[in-house]
Amino acid sequence: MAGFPENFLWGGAFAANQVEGGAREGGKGLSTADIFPLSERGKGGCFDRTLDQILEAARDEDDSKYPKRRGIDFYHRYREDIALFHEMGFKALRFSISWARIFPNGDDKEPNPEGLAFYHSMVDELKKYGIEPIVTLSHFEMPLHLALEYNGWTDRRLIELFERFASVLFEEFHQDIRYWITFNEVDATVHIPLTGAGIIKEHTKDMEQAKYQALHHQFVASAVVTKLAHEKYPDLKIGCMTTKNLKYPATCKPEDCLQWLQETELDAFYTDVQVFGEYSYAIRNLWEKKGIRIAMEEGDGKLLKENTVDFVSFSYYASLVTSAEGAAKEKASANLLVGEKNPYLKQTPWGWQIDPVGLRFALNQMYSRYHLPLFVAENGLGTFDVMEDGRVHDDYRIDYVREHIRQMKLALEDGVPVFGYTYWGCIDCISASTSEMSKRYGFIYVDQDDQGRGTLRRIRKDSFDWYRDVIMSNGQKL
Ligand code: BGP
Repeated sequence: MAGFPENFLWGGAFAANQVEGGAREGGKGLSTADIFPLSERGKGGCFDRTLDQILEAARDEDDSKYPKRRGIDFYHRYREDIALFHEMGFKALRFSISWARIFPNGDDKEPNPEGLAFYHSMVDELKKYGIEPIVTLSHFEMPLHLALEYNGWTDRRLIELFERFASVLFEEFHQDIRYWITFNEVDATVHIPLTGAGIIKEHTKDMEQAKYQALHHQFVASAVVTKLAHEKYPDLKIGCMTTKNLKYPATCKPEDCLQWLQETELDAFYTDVQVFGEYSYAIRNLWEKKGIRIAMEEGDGKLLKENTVDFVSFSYYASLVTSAEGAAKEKASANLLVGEKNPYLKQTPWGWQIDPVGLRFALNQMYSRYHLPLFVAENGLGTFDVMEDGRVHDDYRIDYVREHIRQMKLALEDGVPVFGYTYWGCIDCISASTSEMSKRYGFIYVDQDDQGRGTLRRIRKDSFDWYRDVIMSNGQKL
C-alpha cells in the first residue's frame, strides 16, 4: 500500500498549560503547571520543586515569573491561531483541557461554567474549519489544590474526582470530540512525579512506592473513564499515550542485547496495562526486587482487564542507546529519558538525538506488540530559531519533519496502521521541561522571549508553507 490513507489525520499538538495563559481568568484555579519558573539554561529541566518553592509560587501574585501562567495567550487568541492551523490544512488538532479550568480545586462539586464555555468556543472554532479535536484529559497539570491537599494521585480519591471531570466533558462534548487520550505520557508519573501525578516529595514517605501507587490509581481512573465512554458514548475512541522510549543495544555483545531486551520489556508495561489490562512480568519482577507493594482494591484487576483502549498513541522525539555497563557511558537525553550517546546520530541543542528511522522502528515495534491502530501524538524539533528579514528560514525543521514523515510512510508500507500525526508545538509555545520560549518547535513563530517580552505577534515560518503542501498532497509532496 503506497502512501497515506485518505482520511489520515494530519495536524498539530500542544497542551493547555503551555499555550493558554489566562491562569487566573474565567474562574480557573491555579494548576501544578503554574508554579514552575523559567529554568536556568543548561541546568536541566524545571520539573523538580520543593514544597517551600511550590507554596511560595502559589502565594506569588507576580505571574510574570511563571511562564506557563502566560503561555502564548492562546486563551484570548485561539480564533486567530486556529485560522492559521486551517490555513495549513490541519485535519486534526491535539490539545488538552485544563482540569483546573473546569474544576478550579479539583474537588469542587460543580464544574465552572466559564471554563466549559471557553472550550465550547474553541471546539466550535475547530469544527467550523473541519478540524478534528483530539483531547488529552490530563497533560502535565492538575488543580494545585489536589497536589497540596491530596498529594496528587497517591490518594485513591482522585479516581472519583477524575471520573467527575471526564464525565462532565463527555456529556458536554461527546457530539463534537470523538478522540480522547486519558493521560499524556503516563510514564511521567515515574520520571517526573510532581508534573505527572502531583506528588510532593515532602508529603511522601517512600517515593518509589508512591509513584507506582499513583500510577496504579491513574490506570484505574483511565479504565473507569474508558468504561464510561464505551457504555454511554459508544462512538468515542479512547487512547493511551506514553513517551516512546526507543533504545538500541550499544553493541551485538550478548550482555548489551540482554540489557536492551530487559529495558525495552520493562518500558512497555505502561502501554501493556492500558492495552492488555494487566501488569507485565517485567514490572512485577521490578516491584518484587524493590520491595514495592501496590495497594489494589477488590475489582481493580477486573476493571483494568475489561476496559482497555481503542488506540495506542505515543510521543517520539529521539532514540537512546543502552548497554550492560551503561552507567559509565556518556549520557544523552530524549525528552524525559536519559541514555547513552549514539555515534551515528546528531543531537539538537538540547541534546535530543535525532533519529527518523527510529520512528519507523517504534511504529513497527508498537504494532507488533499491540495490534491496535497507532497515532503519533507528538513529534517535533525544539531548537533555536532566528528571525531574518521578518521570516524564519527553518530548513532544519523542514528536514526533521520530512525525514520523520518519510519513515512513517515506510511504516505504513510495512503494514502498520498509523491513522494520524500531530506535530508537537505546531505553534511556538512554552517548553514543558524548561519553561523557555527559546526552545521553539512551531511552524508559526510567536514574538515572545523567555521573559515574556514581545508583541505576541504570530509569524509564519518557511516550514508553515511546506507543511501545508505536505497536508494538501496527503504526504506525497515532501
Ligand atoms: C513531551 C510533552 C509535551 C512537550 C514535549 C516537548 O514530553 O508531552 O508537553 O512539552 O515533550 O518537550 P519540551 O517542551 O520540554 O521541549
